[in-house]
Amino acid sequence: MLPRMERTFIAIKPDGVQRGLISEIVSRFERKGYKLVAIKLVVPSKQFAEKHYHDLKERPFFNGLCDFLSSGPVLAMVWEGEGVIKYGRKLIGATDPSKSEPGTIRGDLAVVVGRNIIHGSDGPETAKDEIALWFQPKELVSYTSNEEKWIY
Ligand code: RTP
Repeated sequence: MLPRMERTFIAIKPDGVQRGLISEIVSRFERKGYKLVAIKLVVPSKQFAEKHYHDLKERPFFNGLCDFLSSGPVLAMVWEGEGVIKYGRKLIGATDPSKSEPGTIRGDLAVVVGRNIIHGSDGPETAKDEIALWFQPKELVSYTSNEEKWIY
């Protein structure tokens, strides 16, 4: 991985998977020019969901949020690219889809905050922790794509 590259954890939550939005969401990251380096479909346990959202454990919606994340398949991914952590959040849009801009994933495809279809790491430390929580190192695939010389 080149030094200027970074990696972020992106997950399509159970609502996004059930609504058939996987290809739509994956294609937005692909078309932007980011590189997929890990992907798997998992049903997280409630305990695992609580680990993922540990920062939010004091919030009133924590229990419902963890029940929801563990209610069905989640598509867990790692995307690589220059500035992907911050710009990935831009592609995703504001947490509450009623405030997300049109053109963003949540702005275009979701309506309420409790069903906002996607998660993305909010900074370099979180990205590192979340990638380590969801993936084993051997599940991350390093490769050169032919397109890279046309993107960078
Ligand atoms: P995420 O972690 O899922 O990418 O979302 P985020 O950073 O944009 O938002 P965060 O504040 O970390 O909240 C995590 C998730 O909790 C749910 N939520 N529900 N008022 C509510 O009912 C409420 N507020 C937040 C959302 O699913 C949000 O994505």
